[in-house]
Amino acid sequence: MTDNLATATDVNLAHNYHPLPVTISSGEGAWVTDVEGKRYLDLLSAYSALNFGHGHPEILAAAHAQLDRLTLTSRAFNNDVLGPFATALAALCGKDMVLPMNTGAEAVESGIKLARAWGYRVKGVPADAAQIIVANGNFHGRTTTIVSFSDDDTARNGFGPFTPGFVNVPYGDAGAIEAAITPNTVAVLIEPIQGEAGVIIPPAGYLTAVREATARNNVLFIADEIQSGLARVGTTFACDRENVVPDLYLLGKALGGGVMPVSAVVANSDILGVIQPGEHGSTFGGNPLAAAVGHRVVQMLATGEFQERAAQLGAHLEQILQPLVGHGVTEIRVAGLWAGIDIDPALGTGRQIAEKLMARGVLVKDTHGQTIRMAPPIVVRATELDWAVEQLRLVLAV
Ligand code: IF1
Repeated sequence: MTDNLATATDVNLAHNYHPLPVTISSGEGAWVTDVEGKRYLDLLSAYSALNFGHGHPEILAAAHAQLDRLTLTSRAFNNDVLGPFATALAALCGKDMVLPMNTGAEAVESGIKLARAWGYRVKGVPADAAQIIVANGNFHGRTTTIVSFSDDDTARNGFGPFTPGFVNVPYGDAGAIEAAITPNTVAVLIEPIQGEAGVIIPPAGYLTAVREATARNNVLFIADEIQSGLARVGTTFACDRENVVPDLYLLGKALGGGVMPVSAVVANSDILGVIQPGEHGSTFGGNPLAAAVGHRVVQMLATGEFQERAAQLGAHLEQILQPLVGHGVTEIRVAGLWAGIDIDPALGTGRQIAEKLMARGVLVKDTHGQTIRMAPPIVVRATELDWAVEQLRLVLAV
């Protein structure tokens, strides 16, 4: 019987993670089961890729049906599921064009290439002079271009030389963005709420101010909604919290229903139409299986039920977390069903608390030392959140 530490099969795995000592073998809804049959409430949801929970029947049904029909054609040929997926996703976003990719980082890289191409071909920025404004504390993925504009040494150090053309400004300060805009600025790329940084919610009005500043200066507003989007924060997109519509949505994670990587850049054709045949693509981007799964996800989001559920459960989560502030927790930040919880250093690190919660059957992820994040599948029950927060209270009380 394999144990919960690194299993015998892990000896050939690169050490690019430091996972909790648990080996999961199955999952259903908000719960997973390890190789010893112990159950855990999953409060990470694979960083919001499992918004609909493990094994959602509608998503599995769509995947199974497509698996038995057609899984991959490449984009050298058309397939009969990509078009309907693109139409549905564009409608969900209120846009008219979709560029399908696979991982979130690919969507971010595609957004960067698109903004640059738009800058040169539409805005008239001189060749190779495009600038993109990004925020301190950002996390947009792990490719060399993306880590080029990271201010997290762990993500960046040792991977140079770096891609030029990015300007970092403080997060949450729209004035800093406007001050950084030059005639060569083609885009502002931000997370509407910063995930890896610890669920950092910007001041009210920030997104509106960014939208106004970018519109005023003929600069594209690119919203990375890969983690914050698709019902996580109680709305379809985090930008909806301020009724702000970016020029580009970058989507991923939950778009794949927790089944497979599905990502996309969604924008209007006056922007996305800049890309010509042969200029960008991917072997698996827009594959039939991904399109079938993504289409079902979009249909599930179109009803608004998951957004409403996340909003209601999130309000409950905030209400039951609040009493912990001052009792082992120094601060909480909650947006929809997404919480950043800062642990009092006197009681331990985020990792140490995560390990103690794991022993009590609750899985969370620590980030940046003192913070733990809670992002339950939206199918979680309020009573399960009560139980999980009680486990945290007990861990902090000892
Ligand atoms: C890991 C972090 C979260 C993202 C945003 C793009 C991407 C991500 C806002 C890239 C991915 C993942 C990466 C994953 C852990 C997780 C993560 F801790 F790394 F930073 F969520 F906060 N934009 N985030 O959050 O998407 O290429 O991964 O599909 O690297 O361990 P991806």
